[in-house]
Amino acid sequence: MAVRMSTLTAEIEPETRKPSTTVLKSVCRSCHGGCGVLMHVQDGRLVKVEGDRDAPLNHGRLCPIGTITVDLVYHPDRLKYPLRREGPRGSGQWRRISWDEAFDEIVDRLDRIRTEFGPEAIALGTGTGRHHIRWVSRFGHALGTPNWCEPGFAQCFHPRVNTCILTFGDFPVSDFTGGTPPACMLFWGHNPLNSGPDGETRFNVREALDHNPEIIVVDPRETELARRAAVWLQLRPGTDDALALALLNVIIDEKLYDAPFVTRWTYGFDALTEHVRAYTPEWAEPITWVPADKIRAAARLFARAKPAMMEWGCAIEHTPNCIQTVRAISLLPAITGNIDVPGGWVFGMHGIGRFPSLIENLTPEANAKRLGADRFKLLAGEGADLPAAHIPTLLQAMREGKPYPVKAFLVFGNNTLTTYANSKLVYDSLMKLDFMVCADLFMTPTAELADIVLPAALWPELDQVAGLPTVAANVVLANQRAVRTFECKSDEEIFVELARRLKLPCGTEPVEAVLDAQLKAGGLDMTFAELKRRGSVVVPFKYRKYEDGGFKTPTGKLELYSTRLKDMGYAPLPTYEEPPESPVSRPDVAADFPLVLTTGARISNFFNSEHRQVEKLRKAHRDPIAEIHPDTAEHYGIKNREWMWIETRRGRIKQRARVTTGIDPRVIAAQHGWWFPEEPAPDHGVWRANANMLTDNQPPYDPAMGTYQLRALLCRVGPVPAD
Ligand SMILES: Nc1nc2c(c(=O)[nH]1)N[C@H]1C(S)=C(S)[C@@H](COP(=O)(O)OP(=O)(O)OC[C@H]3O[C@@H](n4cnc5c(=O)[nH]c(N)nc54)[C@H](O)[C@@H]3O)O[C@H]1N2
Ligand SMILES: Nc1nc2c(c(=O)[nH]1)N[C@H]1C(S)=C(S)[C@@H](COP(=O)(O)OP(=O)(O)OC[C@H]3O[C@@H](n4cnc5c(=O)[nH]c(N)nc54)[C@H](O)[C@@H]3O)O[C@H]1N2
Ligand code: SF4
Ligand SMILES: [Mo]
Repeated sequence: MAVRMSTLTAEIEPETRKPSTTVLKSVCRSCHGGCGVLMHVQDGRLVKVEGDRDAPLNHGRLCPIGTITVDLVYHPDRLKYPLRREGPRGSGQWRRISWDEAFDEIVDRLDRIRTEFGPEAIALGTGTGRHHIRWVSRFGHALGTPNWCEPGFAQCFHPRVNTCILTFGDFPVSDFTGGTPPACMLFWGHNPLNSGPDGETRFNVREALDHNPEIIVVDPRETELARRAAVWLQLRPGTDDALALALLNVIIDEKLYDAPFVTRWTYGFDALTEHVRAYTPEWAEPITWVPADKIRAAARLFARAKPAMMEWGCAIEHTPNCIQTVRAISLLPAITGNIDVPGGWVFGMHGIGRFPSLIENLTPEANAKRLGADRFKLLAGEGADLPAAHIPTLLQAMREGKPYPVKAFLVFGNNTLTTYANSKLVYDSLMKLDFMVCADLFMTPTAELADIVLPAALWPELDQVAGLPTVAANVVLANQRAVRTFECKSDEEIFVELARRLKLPCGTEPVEAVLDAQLKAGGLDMTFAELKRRGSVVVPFKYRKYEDGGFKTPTGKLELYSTRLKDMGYAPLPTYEEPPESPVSRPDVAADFPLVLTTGARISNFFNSEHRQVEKLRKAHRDPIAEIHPDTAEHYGIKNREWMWIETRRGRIKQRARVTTGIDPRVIAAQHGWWFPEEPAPDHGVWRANANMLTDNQPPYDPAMGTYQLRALLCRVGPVPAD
């Protein structure tokens, strides 16, 4: 593949400023994004990290998290050495051990478990979008276990990826770097000004907004974007599917779609037309709480503005009708002629090749044993881009030994007690394990439950490649090691060492050999060493790639009617389902828990459960905050900035009230990810304010993806007495 070296990312040799200062180009990996950075190293110590003005995705800017990188690297509470548990599981007593002792014990325990129960009794866990996420599944596949998982897989991003691969044959992202500003931007359950990068970077979004596009926002909360929007659709949480169907209804009924594109390039338009006929705005209004005239206004605006971008987020993936919701929303840019056009929704250039996941090392029998594979084909089976285990089924296997026992859990970068739904049940499951390993940057409440804790390296301490936006990989950046701290090792190095010591048939190559192979597979004619020197590569862009051979779907067309979903036994046209715990579906529960709860809107200063120990970030955001309308607050005697309790059928927590008219009186929005590193071990306050004490991981699940309920649940609230 021909590559253009971005003029913005001209090569710089490590530059010498002071006699002992070296400046290295790299990429921040503290979130899903790819902000280019310059790392200043003095006498083996990282002294400064600044935004790289030549970097293609951030042009020198950094978010609050990026700016505190040095504080994070040298934080006094970083895990520094491997630790071994001394007392009973979860008692918080630890002894320092050497890496050799740690590896020996892990190898010995894993060998015994795989001999006695089979490799599938060993499960692996990781966190979202990490540099090493694919290495976790790679190690699992080399070990012969199909059971690896990540709390976002069924709930975040992958429902969008897997669904789009079925519909479009590829994953579309907004065209922020092509130079054509959008005339309209639709933000659906996504607030990228806070959440930073997912398929984009927040800085790209700001740049696009500078061109004053028409803005449409679908969000139950009045965000900064909602305040700027021409149309803000303030829906009832969890009713996105109904709203999207009504928008499709208007666009088709009023013939606002792009007829030439639809005729030439889509499959199933007549079936879709027939299917959405009943889903009028008047049908949707009582379900979604959005007035019918606003739905019409949004549909007309989105369909008429050209080009239009859509930015969507994880809010649409936190309910059990996740796949159909994603499908319905994805068809809006599809029928309005915004696919793979400048300033629209484009397919990526795939500058890095497929990661060598080693899944071919699993026999068909081993693949079939993946927990959830028999039911959730888009998560764990044939419809998944990279199959992963179903978390509630995995936890059940830990607790009850059914359908077979899971005895060991190796966690590489996930604070399981805070980010999986239903934290109490998660705790009960982990306490049943025979063996648990946790590799992390800090001693989290989850790591406190392990047998062995390993000190992981942070991104300035390791080598990796990043292709961004995720999946599309139009820009390829090198993440390079600047320093080493204490005895920390990168997750990648740990996997290679474990694979060698376990004498696995594959997965034993050095990290750099895998990075080289990935660059080669993407068609970039360079090694990792060369990419490090250059910092980043921008792959030249092409539009309307489907004109050259069609869409990569079974029909060669954009499948409004999904033949593959049909073949797998799922609905081929998008459907609406009432959330399972709502005032409509469960009036009996609503009698005691009358308010609708949403959780997890992102905070600029923290990434999921992270960064609470960094004082520079924490001082601006000391406590967890829940949003509540003034009328509701008054009704329940809750005062602004004071503590309120929030309770569901699963549990009760406390957060501080933010009383705001920017939320519907019937809705409460709680933050997620909270624990208190400053509070005593082993709990570190994890039971007090953690939103996942409230959420549910019991059925029903999305039939294709196994998605559980993180939002759109029923709750009640009250004031916490001052003492
Ligand atoms: N700083 C920072 N950046 C992050 C993260 C972080 O924790 N901190 N997390 C990362 C992760 S894992 C992800 S997935 C992304 C997530 O980032 P986003 O996709 O932006 O997700 P959220 O911020 O959780 O929610 C976005 C908006 O959805 C709204 N919302 C809530 N419920 C509903 C609903 O039922 N329907 C609709 N339409 N909207 C709803 C919320 O009010 C919120 O404003 O951000 C990533 N980036
Ligand atoms: N209620 C509710 N729950 C949610 C969500 C919500 O909106 N509401 N969002 C969901 C979503 S979208 C997602 S993606 C998940 C996110 O869930 P996760 O991505 O699993 O996030 P965390 O649990 O915060 O785990 C990250 C852990 O990794 C550690 N870490 C950071 N870097 C490294 C590294 O390089 N190596 C290692 N070994 N460790 C590292 C951090 O210290 C931290 O303890 O949460 C989900 N949970
Ligand atoms: S937006 Fe993400 S990649 Fe950019 S500086 Fe912040 S944490 Fe780092
Ligand atoms: Mo996520």
